[in-house]
Amino acid sequence: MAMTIADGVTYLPGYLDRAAQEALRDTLRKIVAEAPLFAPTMPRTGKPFSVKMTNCGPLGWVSDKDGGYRYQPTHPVTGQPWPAIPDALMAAWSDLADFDAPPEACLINFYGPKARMGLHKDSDEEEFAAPVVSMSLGDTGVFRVGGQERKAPTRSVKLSSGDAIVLAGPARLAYHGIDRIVPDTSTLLKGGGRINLTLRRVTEAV
Ligand code: MD6
Ligand code: FE
Repeated sequence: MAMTIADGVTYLPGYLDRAAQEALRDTLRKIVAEAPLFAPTMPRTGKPFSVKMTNCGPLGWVSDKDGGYRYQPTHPVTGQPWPAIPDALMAAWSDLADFDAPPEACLINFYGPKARMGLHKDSDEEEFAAPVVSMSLGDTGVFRVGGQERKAPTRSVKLSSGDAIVLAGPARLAYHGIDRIVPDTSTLLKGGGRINLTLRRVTEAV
């Protein structure tokens, strides 16, 4: 059941059932074998993120000290094109995005028990008419979402394995982040941790 938790924020708890989560996990294993997780670093400071990342799709989001935040068609370490976005995620976009053009990037974030992600806006895309569609797998993450200004009030929602959340319209450029991971809350990933997948349209859809 879809719940609107703020203007433009749709939360769909249990969007993927256990079988779908297991199938997606197994597909992601193959993707990570081809496009290994890498440690992005902050622009200018070069400080590493606590989250490890990879991507699938024609474009992938990367960050490093000298080049900053950007999308590029190849993996920053292997130099190879990113693997394709799995069918199950393309289907989720069709179901949830309410946007005619397909997604071009799927950022895959992996969180260990101590990883977090500071409040940020997804603003490196050119197409803000398209939403960002997010799926969570594995341990629960405490997600915080606010408004378009950093000082706006925020609310938090626990994202469990299989949950989807969509940031659209007035929330497309809302600040959001992951305060913490709640360890040992899922049996999906051997060794624990959390995976978050965000589907984005990057270039303007004409
Ligand atoms: C995460 N999610 O759940 C981080 N961005 O690990 C995001 O940064 C995010 O969930 C845009 C839209 C939805 C999201
Ligand atoms: Fe984000």
